[in-house]
Amino acid sequence: MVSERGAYTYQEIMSQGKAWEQTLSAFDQQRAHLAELLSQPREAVVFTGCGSTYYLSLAAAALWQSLTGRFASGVPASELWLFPAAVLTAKPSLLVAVSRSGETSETLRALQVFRQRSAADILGVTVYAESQLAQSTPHVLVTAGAEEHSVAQTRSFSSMYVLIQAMTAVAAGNLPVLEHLRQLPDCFERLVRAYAPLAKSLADDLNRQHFVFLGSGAYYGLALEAMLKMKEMSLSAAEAFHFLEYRHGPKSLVNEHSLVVGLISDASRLEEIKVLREMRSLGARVLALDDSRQGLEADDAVELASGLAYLERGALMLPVLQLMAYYRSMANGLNPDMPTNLDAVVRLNG
Ligand code: F1P
Repeated sequence: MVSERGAYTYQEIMSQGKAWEQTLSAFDQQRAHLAELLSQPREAVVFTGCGSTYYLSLAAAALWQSLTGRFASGVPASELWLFPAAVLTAKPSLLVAVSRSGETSETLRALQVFRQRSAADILGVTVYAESQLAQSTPHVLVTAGAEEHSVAQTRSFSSMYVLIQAMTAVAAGNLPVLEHLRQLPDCFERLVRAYAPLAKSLADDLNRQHFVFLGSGAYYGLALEAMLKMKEMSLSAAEAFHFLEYRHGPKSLVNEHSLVVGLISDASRLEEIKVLREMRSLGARVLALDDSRQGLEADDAVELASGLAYLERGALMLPVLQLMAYYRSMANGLNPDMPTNLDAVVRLNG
């Protein structure tokens, strides 16, 4: 059956709340098998993936280190495969391999290299329980309701992120965080109802052709993912940086064709608002996403209104930005279900 242009992507974006709810229920079922794995203190945890799931690994490492107080890093699977000495500490204590498909060659090869160098535990995080990743790792966490037809990850990414948030809360012994995550599905429904029109109006403003996504701490990986959606779906010029890093050169590209999107955190909110103020003075249109619009200086604001903490509400940063990428793709006459040059899974020969 040939679907209408963009139909899969739209349905996958708009069903994220349901996928998060199903994933958190699935986590409750899977948690018992991981109790022993997650209860051990870990000195150095490595998260790895490719493309979207590398960006997810960056977000996951910042989350893990912030909640557990122990070192964590996020690395591209290709770097772990080809430059293990550069990315693995002497004694890694856990490798978390993240892959929607569970079939990406670089991720599977990174696992092989890791096994050759360390006897440490390995945990797979994936959407597909029958995948090579799921079948080859001793421990695995699988999302529910996050399967996708589209190439660009949307509900799969955010569901794996919520799953890792839940796992990290348990590893940190912080069960209130796990309970707070159960509010995310309702927050999602309210958010897309309120802000889908804004996402479309920003996408339809074809005067804006240069997209910049800024995020710091646990939101940097999410800013990279938002950038990749805009690039994959709409073939637009899109960049992502740590918030204050943007001043150190890359801002030279800002002009009246720029849309700068700020994923505002709690700790550095005032400094982040100053960056957005400066970008507006350079001609950019500014969109800010935060739990409260209070004090924001932006042309447009997305108020998450979750009441959740910075480390709990990260998934809510994505849906409006995914919709903006979808609507820009449609405005460009493209099919977001089938991004140019891309395959859903990168399989290497030889
Ligand atoms: C990783 C990935 C995606 C990208 C594209 C190609 O896939 O690079 O991040 O968007 O779909 O594959 P996976 O290992 O997460 O399945």
